[in-house]
Amino acid sequence: MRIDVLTLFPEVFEPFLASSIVGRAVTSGLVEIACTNFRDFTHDKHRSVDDRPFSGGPGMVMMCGPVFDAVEHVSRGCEVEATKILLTPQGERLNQRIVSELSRDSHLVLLCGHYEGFDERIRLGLRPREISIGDYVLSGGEAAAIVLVDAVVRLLPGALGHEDGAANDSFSDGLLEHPQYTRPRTYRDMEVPEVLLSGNHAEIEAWRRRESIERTRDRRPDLLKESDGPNEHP
Ligand code: 6GU
Repeated sequence: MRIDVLTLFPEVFEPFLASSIVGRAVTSGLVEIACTNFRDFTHDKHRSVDDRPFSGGPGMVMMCGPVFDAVEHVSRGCEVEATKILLTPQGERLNQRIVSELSRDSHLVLLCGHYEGFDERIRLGLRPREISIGDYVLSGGEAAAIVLVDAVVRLLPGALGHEDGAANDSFSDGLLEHPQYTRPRTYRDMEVPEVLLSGNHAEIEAWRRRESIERTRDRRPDLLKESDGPNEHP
């Protein structure tokens, strides 16, 4: 997979792209990630990427020129059309289903906006998929792009370094994950549940499923209602 991140703040991504699961996926060649600065595609001596809105109003608007040129630059020479994603609080709210869809694409181009938003002709001309990471306002799309890259890259086959991959994650089956324990068996008078020490895999599986369902009912009953597959949670 290739991911191009278009942003005014490429330096924000450096430590993230070099660390942990994403860093290892990059090093091992599972994904190639490049950051491109819109400011390298400006046409005036001030290197402007934004301007005041027509007919007034507060704030500044991202201009068409640098955005179209940057997208065309990173798309040049690619046979398959990239999936263009505009990070915006006005987009569809990101969830694991969307992440999973995106993880099957070969080229993602992420557009991170700033200021009051993008000139509407960027939407009309590029027809990007618009994605939000939740119902709150960030000062720019960078933090949202980091969230999206992390969630997508860890689904690439081989990224997690163990066979099961993401199969057991919260949300992968529409449920939150069951509790986990590691050594020691007793810590400050708190014991690891006996069943997990039993070695009985069928019982352990049944316990985990019950815990998953109970945890989802307690914390996120909306997930049980929303279940959009043939899922049954007895
Ligand atoms: Cl993608 N961008 C901004 N600026 N704010 C957000 C967001 C994105 N998602 C939630 N809030």
